[in-house]
Amino acid sequence: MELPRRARGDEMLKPGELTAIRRRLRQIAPTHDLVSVIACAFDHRTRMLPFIYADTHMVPAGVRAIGAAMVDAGFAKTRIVLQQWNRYFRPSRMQLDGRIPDLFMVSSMGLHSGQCMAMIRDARQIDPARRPLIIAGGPHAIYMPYELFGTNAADPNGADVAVTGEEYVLMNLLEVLLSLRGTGEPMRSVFSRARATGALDGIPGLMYARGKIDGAAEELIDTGTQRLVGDLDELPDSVLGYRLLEPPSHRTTLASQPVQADQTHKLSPISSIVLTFGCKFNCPYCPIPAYNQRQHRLKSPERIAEEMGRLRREYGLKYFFGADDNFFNNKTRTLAIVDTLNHAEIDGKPLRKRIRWHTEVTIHDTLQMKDHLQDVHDSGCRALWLGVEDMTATLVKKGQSVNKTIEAFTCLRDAGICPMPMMMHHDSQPLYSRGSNYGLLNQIKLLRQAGAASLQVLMITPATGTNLYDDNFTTGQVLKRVGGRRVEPYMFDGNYVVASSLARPWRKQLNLLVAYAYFYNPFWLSVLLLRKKTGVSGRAAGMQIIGMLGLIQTVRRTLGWTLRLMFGKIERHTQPPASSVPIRSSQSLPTATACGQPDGAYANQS
Ligand code: B12
Ligand code: SF4
Repeated sequence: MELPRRARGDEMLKPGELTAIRRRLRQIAPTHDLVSVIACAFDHRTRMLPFIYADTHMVPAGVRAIGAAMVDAGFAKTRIVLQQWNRYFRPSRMQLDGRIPDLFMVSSMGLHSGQCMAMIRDARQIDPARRPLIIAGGPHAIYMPYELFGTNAADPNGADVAVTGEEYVLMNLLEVLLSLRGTGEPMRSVFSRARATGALDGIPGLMYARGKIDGAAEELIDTGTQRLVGDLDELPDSVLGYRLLEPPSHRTTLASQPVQADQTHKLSPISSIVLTFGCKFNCPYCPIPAYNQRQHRLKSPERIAEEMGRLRREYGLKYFFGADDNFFNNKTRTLAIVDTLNHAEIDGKPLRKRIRWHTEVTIHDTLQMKDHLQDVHDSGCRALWLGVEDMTATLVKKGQSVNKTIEAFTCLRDAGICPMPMMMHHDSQPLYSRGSNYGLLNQIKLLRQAGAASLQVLMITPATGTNLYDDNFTTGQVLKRVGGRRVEPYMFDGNYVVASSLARPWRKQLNLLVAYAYFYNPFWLSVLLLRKKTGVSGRAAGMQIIGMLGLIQTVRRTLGWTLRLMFGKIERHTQPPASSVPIRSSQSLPTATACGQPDGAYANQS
């Protein structure tokens, strides 16, 4: 199911609402000396093509944004811990500023949810009287918040609350909790009182549990879909998040100091940066338009140039990756950003010469921009990732065709921008087709001829937050267990064939490997090195080296699964995942005085 749409006209926060809550929190922060740790869940078993470098060399923007919001609100005692860099971190052993934190927050994508739950379980080992309030957030909390709670009496460990939205929701939650907090009162105790009195029910974008204290959740309360911030200039300064990073280590505990500013670019040479959110298309397998309530959200060109300039100056960060869904979505706004980047200066020198930026766009909008691609290049852009999916548009039709894709790639290449295709393999696509462009290898050949510098081929996999998701399960496409091995969340990354209508889908798994081997190999590396050098061919040669190393890792990780698909017994799901306890809308709850009974127990015992 897609995320529910809010009533028309009520999708967004009022202009200035985020700025105002930031100001209000800053006023009350000095009386609440909060210490917080924000962990980013990461399952190292997902390390393979096509994300093998970006996954650990780009600090995720989500945890940085939450950290920045905390610092901006006046809670500077905050640390961000990335499991990417600190895989042995144990929340049960964390101390910051000599204290067990008041808040333990954890951010997770769906595929890292196994690690996310392991961290939550570990945090719940802390003595209940001193345990921090556990807040879960990020894409997994947005799409499947019910999975973050302990609903099983044998394993009742879960988050206290899931934030199913962005910065504003967290700030709204903090404002309500701090308004109820007695001097020095544990945040978990305040939370229990707030829950019992219904104080959380007016905060859209939360899910919390009801049940016995520290026991399994008996019921989940959903406060509804968040309101989104429309003007991204209202977001706290993202630069603040880089001050909070825990240095990489093999320790279970936290270091006394965060990563020093001058070391940041060595650990995270690429900086993800929020520029725009949303996309005008409506591909059935993609949750992005519904998440954004069909809105396009933007940061001003001036703020973008200023943020890039500050990140370059203060942290030495030179390479940026836009967290855009479709950066070219609105031509006028795109041109305004490009123009500003082309004229901005940093320390008296053109910014465009000191930064390189990259992001995601669509074929359709690239063609709309074809007369301006040179300007885009000149503003510092060197590579764009494009959702090619299946060039023949058999899988999905969003205005692309073989000719249009080739034209878009050629225009980009001629402008000195590397086109980076993102393809989707599916049941009906053969590895090779004679006399047509339908086959996977046929399409890769065309893309390479048109200048593709890298390759991403993922098997189409059910994505939460889409209308297709439930059908994939009820029609028996989603695999549950193969050769006795359970399909785990980390396998939903498109690299494992975990959904297919074919009786023996091992061929699909092999096709992915053959496709990568066809694109990344010593022969093509030599061709690129021997050919007349262009900016694009030099970068493509670099990608070949990363690709070949990544391919070794991909084979190592997925070959066993291929064999299971070949010889093992395949068991399939018949129902989509669902909460095992009832989920109730906060709108349907009786008033606090009428239902105070069960939650009263929490208040007394916390
Ligand atoms: C950049 C990106 C990547 C980069 C990530 C690199 C990095 N280290 O940052 C790369 C290219 C490696 C990548 C890979 C993949 N990605 Co990706 N990616 C994105 C993208 C485009 C931007 C992410 C971002 O920076 N967003 C900006 C930040 C500010 O937003 P955010 O992370 O959502 O955080 C906000 C809220 O979620 C919330 N929040 C976040 N954490 C927390 C924590 C707390 C406590 C609280 C209160 C709130 C909170 O507040 C934040 C501020 O608003 C998103 C789509 C999007 N537009 O968000 C997809 C997205 C995150 N990717 C997704 C997926 C599925 C993948 C892949 C599995 C590939 C695939 N099959 O599509 C792989 C996984 C690789 C791996 N091993 O982890 C999905 C995740 C869906 C899900 N349910 O988990 C997304 C959401 C796209 C989608 N389909 O909707 N991705
Ligand atoms: S074009 Fe891309 S971002 Fe837009 S709806 Fe389709 S898949 Fe999602």
